[in-house]
Order: sequence, then structure tokens, then C-alpha cells
Amino acid sequence: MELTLAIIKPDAVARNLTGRILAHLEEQGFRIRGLRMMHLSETQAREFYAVHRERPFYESLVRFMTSGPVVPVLLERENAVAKLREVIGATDPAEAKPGTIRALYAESKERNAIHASDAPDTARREAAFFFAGADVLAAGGRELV
Ligand code: 3AN
Repeated sequence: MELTLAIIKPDAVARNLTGRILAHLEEQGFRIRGLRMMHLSETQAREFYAVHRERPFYESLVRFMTSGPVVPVLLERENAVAKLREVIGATDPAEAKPGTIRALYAESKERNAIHASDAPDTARREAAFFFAGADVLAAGGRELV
């Protein structure tokens, strides 16, 4: 079993899609092992997306990710990292395969409903960014990092 991190982004939370997206993830075989709702500070958003700080969309991305509440979700499944990337679909909803979360719910490349860790080492770092200790109901109560 593997853990990965999803974040339901401000566009999807504002449009009342949180429950539908969580149900979609559960239907795809993920177990929810941690769940929060929070409003990211600018500092947190900048740190979380630091890998993109040289990209032209960085400032806009930080503004968007701090524009309203988000729902970080710790998910467990076999092959969770790769499977979640498949289930969310391409960054640009116009290119996302039919039936993926972004094809169903994303509005644009930026307002694209959900984040998912892109590799196992990123997943460990991103999961630890939001979840620690008693917040983690991972199988057998095992440590996250
Ligand atoms: P993904 O979320 O599919 O892993 P990344 O890591 O390339 O995509 O980008 C992180 C986030 O930055 C995206 N989820 C999206 O919100 C935003 N983003 C990426 N590319 C663009 C773009 N060309 N224009 C605006 N926002 C973008």
C-alpha cells in the first residue's frame, strides 16, 4: 500500500464539489487516511509550490490557491501515486481524458479542481506538509515519514 496527497482546490471547494470529488476517489479504490479543510496562507502556498517559483504562472497560482479554503486529503491505495495522477487527468482540462476529475470539474489549467503529488518522494514531502502524528490514520498507525 502506498500513500499520496491530493488537494481539492479553491475552485472546486467554492463550487460545492468537495463531496463529489471525495466520492470519486473512494470509488476508484482510495481510502481516505487524513482530511482537513484550511485556508492556505500566502507563505504556505509559496512554500508548497516553490518548485514552480520561476514559472510565469507562479504569482497567479499563489493568489488562486489562497483565494479560499482547500481540502488536503491523504489517500492510500496500491500504486496510489501513479493511480491518482491517472484519476485526476491532465493539467489542462481540455486535454484530460473523459471521466477524469479534471475533465469533469476543472475550469482551466489554473483552476483545475485538484492537485496530486507527482512522484513517491514528492508524495512523502507533500503529505508531511499537511499531515503529521495524530492526524494520520494510516494503516496500522504507521509513521508517515
Ligand atoms: P499538475 O497539477 O498537473 O501536477 P503542475 O505541477 O505542472 O501540474 O502545475 C501546478 C499547478 O500550477 C497546476 N495544478 C495549475 O493550477 C497551475 N498551472 C500549471 N500550468 C499552468 C499554466 N500553463 N497556466 C496557469 N496555471 C498553470
